[in-house]
Amino acid sequence: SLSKGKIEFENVSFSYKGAVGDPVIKNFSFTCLPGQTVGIIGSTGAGKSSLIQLIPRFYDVTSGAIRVNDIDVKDWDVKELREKIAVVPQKNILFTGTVIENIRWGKEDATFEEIADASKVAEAHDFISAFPEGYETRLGQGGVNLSGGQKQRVSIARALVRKPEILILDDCTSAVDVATESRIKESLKRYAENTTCLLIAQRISSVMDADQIIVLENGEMVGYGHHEELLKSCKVYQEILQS
Ligand code: DCP
Repeated sequence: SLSKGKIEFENVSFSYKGAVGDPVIKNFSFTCLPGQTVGIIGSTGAGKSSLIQLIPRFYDVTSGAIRVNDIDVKDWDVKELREKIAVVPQKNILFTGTVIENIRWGKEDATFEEIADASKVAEAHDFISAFPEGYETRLGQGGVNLSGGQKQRVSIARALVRKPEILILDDCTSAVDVATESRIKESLKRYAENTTCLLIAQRISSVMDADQIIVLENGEMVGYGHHEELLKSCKVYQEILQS
């Protein structure tokens, strides 16, 4: 349908339970159209992770509404909602087990071909294949210890194999070098052509070719537009570029 992968925030405010002081998200409104890639940038503590966690209802809005595919997330069956959305969290959550078990997690019926395809897009296939036991290599205790960047790439492959309608990457390429990150983004364009992507990042280079970029500061949207527009008009964006 035409609304597949559409996300709308309407006057969303959010405070963590029991927290005092200003809300973490303040009166945030935004529409992300199906298939768009939207970058979210802002300094540490700006509220980026909090914002995206409201979409799969890891937390609920304090006021306002979020709609996915034109339906209020509060009216979705939570399990169905979460099946549409893959979040690659900032801190990866790989477990002790083989590489293939880790990538297949959440999509138990994935074929080897699907797993290898997702891993290629995530730039993980080559280093996995170079292990003597390949995809059967055990991770963690008694097995191989991956580097931070390799763990992030396996986590991305895990999200991709689920073929979500909405893919949320929460600063999950911070330990991946810029050239590899750029190849992942290029491959993603083809692999996830109709997928709505939210891309949280610290570096401007990670979001500069997104369809739209949101600049978040203290829980508020202080800039919105393309890279070129923000360079001209958004002071916070210019500061992030120079930092
Ligand atoms: N916060 C909180 N309780 C949590 C998580 C966060 O009170 N369980 C607070 C800490 C910050 C604010 O919410 O003041 C926003 O935190 P986020 O993690 O959402 O901010 P960012 O994702 O923008 O920060 P970073 O880039 O460091 O991940």
